[in-house]
Amino acid sequence: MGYKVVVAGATGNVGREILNILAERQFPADEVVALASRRSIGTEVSYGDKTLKTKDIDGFDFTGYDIALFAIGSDATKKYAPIAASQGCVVIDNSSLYRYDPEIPLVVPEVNPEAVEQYKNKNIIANPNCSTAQMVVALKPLHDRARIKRIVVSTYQSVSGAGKEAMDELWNQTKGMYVPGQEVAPSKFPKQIAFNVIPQIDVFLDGGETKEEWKMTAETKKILDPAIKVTATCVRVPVFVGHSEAINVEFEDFLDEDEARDILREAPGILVVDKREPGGYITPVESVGDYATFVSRIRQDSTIENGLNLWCVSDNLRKGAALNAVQIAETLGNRVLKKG
Ligand code: 11C
Repeated sequence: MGYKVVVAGATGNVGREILNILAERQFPADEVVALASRRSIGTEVSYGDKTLKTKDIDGFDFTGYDIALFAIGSDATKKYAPIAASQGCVVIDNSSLYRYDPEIPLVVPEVNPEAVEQYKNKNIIANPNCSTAQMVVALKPLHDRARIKRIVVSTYQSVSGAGKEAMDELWNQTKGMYVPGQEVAPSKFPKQIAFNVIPQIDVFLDGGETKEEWKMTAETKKILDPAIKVTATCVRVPVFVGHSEAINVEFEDFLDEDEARDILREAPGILVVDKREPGGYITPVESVGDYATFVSRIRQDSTIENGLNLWCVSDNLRKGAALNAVQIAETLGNRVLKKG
């Protein structure tokens, strides 16, 4: 007997990818139900070679369902996740609502799979922010070898992280640049995104960092190691899908760049693409549709005693969201629920 699965937010960027990935990875589901908000009820979404019609999340009875993958944003999650959890269904939530609750596990299966077992506290497991997920996958095997003291990261984040309307804004604004009278003013983004970069993702917090930057620090500490110091600058770039990160790491012990490359080649979820020649590295367009966290440009930082630089790229809708959520469901299944 397999699992009864709910996908909430099935018409969004991440919800659609969750359905694709459940089908691609042949998640052992006996039944998959697609839920959406009232205005999208009846919308057809693909699940492998099947088409599902979305049902109303409002009033849905989660009783008898094993796992609900939520991709509906924090406000709706606040309303519906406690209902699902109290009806005995384990919620795997993509929003940031529960990530920083000490009773709720925040899981990246390549890094802290054992944490899923804490799901019992509230019947909820949190999925991290996309920019954190790929970074901790890349850094976990290096931390195990040489203990990371400090991370300095600059991100180059695609517009799909901000949703479908943000993707439309980049598309329409780019086209509008060439057609007099059809210029598109910034709406989802605080400044022009076409042919530009914007050093702001999410709101500003006291102290000057943005919430996206704060999330990278708080989530890395919770998933990987609370002792690690993280400072981030998060930047939106005119790329549709695929987040990139330039990561500088300071370790307690010396780690040679060749050894780091060998360690990363063996690590789960990582593909190393690192030839020191033109094009011998990964770019975001090449990561689209892939499961991997790609690592390139691995090199010593000779300005500090034990430093490395690397370039990390991943499909933010997959490892950064939908894939990680499905991997959490698989981990929960294999370690705890044991159906299928
Ligand atoms: C972005 N990382 O690229 C954000 C989106 O906390 O799940 C993900 C927000 C989150 O805009």
